[in-house]
Amino acid sequence: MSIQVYGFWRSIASFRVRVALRLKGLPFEEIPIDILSGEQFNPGYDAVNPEHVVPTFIHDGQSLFQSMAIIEYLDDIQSEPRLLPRDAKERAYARSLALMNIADAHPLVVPRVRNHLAKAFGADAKAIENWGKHWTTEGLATYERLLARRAPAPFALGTEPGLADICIAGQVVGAHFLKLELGAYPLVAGLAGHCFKMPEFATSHPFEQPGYKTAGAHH
Ligand SMILES: N[C@@H](CCC(=O)N[C@@H](CS)C(=O)NCC(=O)O)C(=O)O
Repeated sequence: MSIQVYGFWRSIASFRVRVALRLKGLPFEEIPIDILSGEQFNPGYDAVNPEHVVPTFIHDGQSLFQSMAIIEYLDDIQSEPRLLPRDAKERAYARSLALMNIADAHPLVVPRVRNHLAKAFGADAKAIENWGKHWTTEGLATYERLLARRAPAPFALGTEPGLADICIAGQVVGAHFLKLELGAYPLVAGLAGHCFKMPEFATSHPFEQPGYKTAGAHH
């Protein structure tokens, strides 16, 4: 089976897919699309992904979009280790936790939103950074309140990491970009600590990608 992922070192959505592939033990090739310099809008990439975002996942020539759809597809083509539980209530809980990052918190801090704040509203770099800190902190606080209702053991749904943990770790990656302290979010920090002890998570972190280590380190 051949898997390619159009991604970017800094992309939290690409991080989610990298972790899922590594938890499944599936080899893949990552093709970088520099979303900070606007490569996502090149005609060549428009042909790959009409939404002009990463990741795009290609399996045996078939393109898939959206990290959550991709992660669910991975469970469908290779059932173990499972990233979503089989039990209906547990599956819904895993998706609920996942979407707080994927659908609610993360979309507010992507490049197209930050660029629009500057272009349409004249926001300067400091204002955009504060915007990012605000919504990233809101996401962390939401996860902390959720995890307080059902304690991680040590992962969100139990002893094995899955979709929910990938997304909570993604929220923490956002905090790393902005150098936010996690002291007020001990349950989130504890869960992320367990995740990043695992090579599948650690090697997928943006700061561990070749793109960060070369050109991207100043971003
Ligand atoms: N909901 C999508 C997120 C896609 C997305 O917004 N990706 C960001 C990077 S994390 C992107 O490519 N942004 C380009 C831009 O904002 O112009 C997913 O989970 O795959």
